[in-house]
Amino acid sequence: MHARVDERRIRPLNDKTLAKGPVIYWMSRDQRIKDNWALLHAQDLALELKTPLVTVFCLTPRYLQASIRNYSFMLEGLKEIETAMKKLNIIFHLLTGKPEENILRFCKDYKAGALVTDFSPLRINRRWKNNVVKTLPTSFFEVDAHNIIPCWSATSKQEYAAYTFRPKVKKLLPDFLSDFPEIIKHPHSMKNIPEVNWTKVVESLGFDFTTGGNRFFIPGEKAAYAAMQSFIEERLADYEADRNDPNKKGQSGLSPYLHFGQLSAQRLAYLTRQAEAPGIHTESYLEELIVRRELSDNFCFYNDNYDKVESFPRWARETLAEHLDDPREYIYSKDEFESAETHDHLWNAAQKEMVVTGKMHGYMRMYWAKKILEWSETPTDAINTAIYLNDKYSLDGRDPNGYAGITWSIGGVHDRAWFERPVFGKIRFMSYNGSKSKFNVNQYIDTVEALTD
Ligand code: FAD
Ligand code: FO1
Repeated sequence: MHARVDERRIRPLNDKTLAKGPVIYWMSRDQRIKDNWALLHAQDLALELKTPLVTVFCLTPRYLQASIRNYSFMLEGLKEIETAMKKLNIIFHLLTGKPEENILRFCKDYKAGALVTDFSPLRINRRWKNNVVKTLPTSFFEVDAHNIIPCWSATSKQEYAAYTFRPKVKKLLPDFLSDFPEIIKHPHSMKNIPEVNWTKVVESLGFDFTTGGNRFFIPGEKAAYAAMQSFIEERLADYEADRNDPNKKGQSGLSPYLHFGQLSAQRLAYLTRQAEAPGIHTESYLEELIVRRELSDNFCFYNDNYDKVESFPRWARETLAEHLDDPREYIYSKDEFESAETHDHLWNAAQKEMVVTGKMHGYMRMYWAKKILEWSETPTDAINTAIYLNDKYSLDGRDPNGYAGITWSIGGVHDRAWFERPVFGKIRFMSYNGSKSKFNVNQYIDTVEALTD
C-alpha cells in the first residue's frame, strides 16, 4: 500500500469504496506539484489501483472579488503545472464554469476510481464540495495540503487568540513539520482526455488580458521557489528588525505564492528552521508563517461568519455598539476609499501601493483597515469596504489571512480590549503619529508616488 501521507491529513467526504478507474485530483487551493500532500495521496491511490492520475482545475469566471491581475497570476501558474505534469505522465485538464457540475460530469465521463481534493475553509470552496458529495458515485477525499498541521487536527474549535493556539501547534509540530516525498513519474497512462485550449480558457473569463500582467511578482511554482530561496539566504536574517518598516524590504513577499498554493508553507517553514539566520529572526518568521497563518484557517473553518461583524468577540461587538453614535470627524464612501481620496496622505499611499503593486506592506495593512473603521459610518460598512478592496486588489487576497487580518483590525478578533476612545471603543487604535514614530512616513509616501510615475 502506498501510504506516503499521514492519514490525519486525509478526510473521507463520503463512504464510497475505491473503484478501478483513473484517480482525479481536483486541484483548487494548492496549485503546485512539489510538496503537495493532496497530489501525493491521489498518486498513492492511483498506484494502488494501477490506474492513471489526472489533475483537474475547475476555473470559475468570478471568484469573490478577484480581478484580472489575480487571474492572470493564477493562470500563468497553472500553465506551468500543465507542462511539468506532462513530463510526469500526469494529465492536467482545465474545466470552465460551475465547478461542482463540471467535476461531477468529468468523474462520470471518465469513470473515476477516486476523487481527491485539497482543503480550503472558505464558504465558496466548501459549497462546491458539499454539492459534489450529494451525487458523486465515487470515493471522495479531502487532504489539507495548505497547513502544516491539518486544520481539523490542530484543535476542534475556534481558538480565542494566538496564545491559546500556539501551545497546540507547538505540541504537534514535530509530527507534521517534515520533509516531503517526491511525486514519481506515473506508470499508468491515459490518452483520451483533450488538451487544454488556453485561448478559449482566457476568453471564458471575459477579461482583456493585454493589461493584466503584474510587473512586481513573477507567477508560478519555479518563481515561487526561487523567491523563497533568495528570501531565506538574503533577508531572513533581518526579518525581526525590518518587518514592520514599510521603507525596508523586510517582509518575505511570499504571500501571493502561498495564497495560490504555488509554494508550500511547510517547505518554507522546513527550510527556515534549517537556515543559519539567528533564532530571533527565524522564530519571529515561523510565528507569523505557522501560528498566525494557521490561526486564520482555524478562524474561517470554525466560524461561518468570518467575513462579518457577527464573528467579532462579544466585548468588541458591545464596545463598537456603544460608540456607534460617536461623531465621525471624517466619513468616506467605498469609492472615495478606493480612489485613495482621503485627507490622510499615509492612508492614501497604502491604498495606492496595494492598487499598483497588488501587495500592501503588512504594517500598513493594520493602519489601513483601522482607519477604514474610523472613517466609516458603521463597523459593518467598514468591514465590507475593507474586504471589497482587499479581495479586489491584493494578489494574496480572497484568503483566510485577509478575513482574519481585517476582523482583527476592525473587530478585535484574536486581540484583546485596549483603553477606550471615541468610535473605536476598546478596539486597538493606531494613529498617524504612531506610524511617524516607527518609520519615515514621507519616505514611504514618496516611494509609492514614484511607483505611479
Ligand atoms: P511576511 O511578513 O514575510 O510573512 C510570511 C507569511 O506569514 C505570510 O505570507 C503569511 O502567510 C504569514 N503571515 C504573516 N503575517 C500574518 C498575519 N498577520 N496573519 C496571518 N498570516 C500572516 N495576508 C494574506 O495572505 N492575504 C491577505 O489578504 C491579507 N490581508 C490582511 C489584511 C489586514 C487588514 C491585515 C492586518 C493583515 C492581512 N494579511 C493578509 C496578513 C499579513 O499582513 C500578510 O500575510 C503579509 O503582509 C504578507 O506579506 P509577506 O508574505 O511578505 O509577509
Ligand atoms: N479556485 C478554483 O478552484 N477555481 C477558480 O477558478 C479559482 C479562482 C480564483 C481566483 C482568485 C483567487 O485568489 C483564488 C481563486 N481560487 C480558485 C481559489 C483558491 O485556489 C483557493 O481555494 C482560495 O482562494 C483560498 O482558500
